[in-house]
Amino acid sequence: MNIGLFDSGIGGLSVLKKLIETLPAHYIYVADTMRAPYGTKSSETIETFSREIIGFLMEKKVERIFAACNTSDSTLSKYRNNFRIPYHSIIQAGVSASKYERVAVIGTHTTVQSGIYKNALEAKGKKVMQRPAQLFVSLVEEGIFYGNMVEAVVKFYLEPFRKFKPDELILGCTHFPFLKDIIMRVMGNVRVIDPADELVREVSHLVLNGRPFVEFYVTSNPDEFERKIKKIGFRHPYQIKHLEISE
Ligand code: DGN
Repeated sequence: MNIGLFDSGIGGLSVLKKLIETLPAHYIYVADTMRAPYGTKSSETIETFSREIIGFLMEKKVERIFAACNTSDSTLSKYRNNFRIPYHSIIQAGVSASKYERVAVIGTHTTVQSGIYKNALEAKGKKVMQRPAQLFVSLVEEGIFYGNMVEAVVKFYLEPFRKFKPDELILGCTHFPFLKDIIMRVMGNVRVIDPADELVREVSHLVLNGRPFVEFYVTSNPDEFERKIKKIGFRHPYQIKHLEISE
């Protein structure tokens, strides 16, 4: 089975790493590095990019799509049920994973501004506080996961949640799980949710015995992308190709 995933960069690898263990298959992962970051662009722009990438994945005959980018997913909610193949929403997974009443959400500017997490969680009777934490994306793309600087940036973004006293924090951007250790330390006694865990749970009933392989399509420099995936220790067999796309 061919499975499609997409993100603006390496964030989606936090999803892919977990999925591929449960569903060994042939993955086609599009990293739109040329037009990254997504999180600071308008919803209309991201929707256009996302639909274009989904079109490409459909041409590649994927049988399932996982939105491994919350920012893209936030612009696609109106189409979710109209795809010809199963479409797995990372945002819906994050909302389903929430168990407690007071929920903090961090994401990109575009995701937070869309209000998609907030509205869905409030509709379930929860109290929600959300904040963008855009700089986390840059740290992760630079391969900076630990150290005093990361700790200072994480504290800067998460400190305002202290008064709100959340029970849970949703990592509403797929780049953020790479900083999970420090985020957990800074948040203390708060349940930290990586929506990818719920996404994997959703498909754990599927039985696939394929050979895990990833075909990466990168819209800018493939060597740079390879350097990054090596840095995060991605260890499944893969091939990286350049995908020509207009700006
Ligand atoms: N990883 C993306 C997300 O989950 O929203 C966003 C990355 C970005 O381009 N800012």
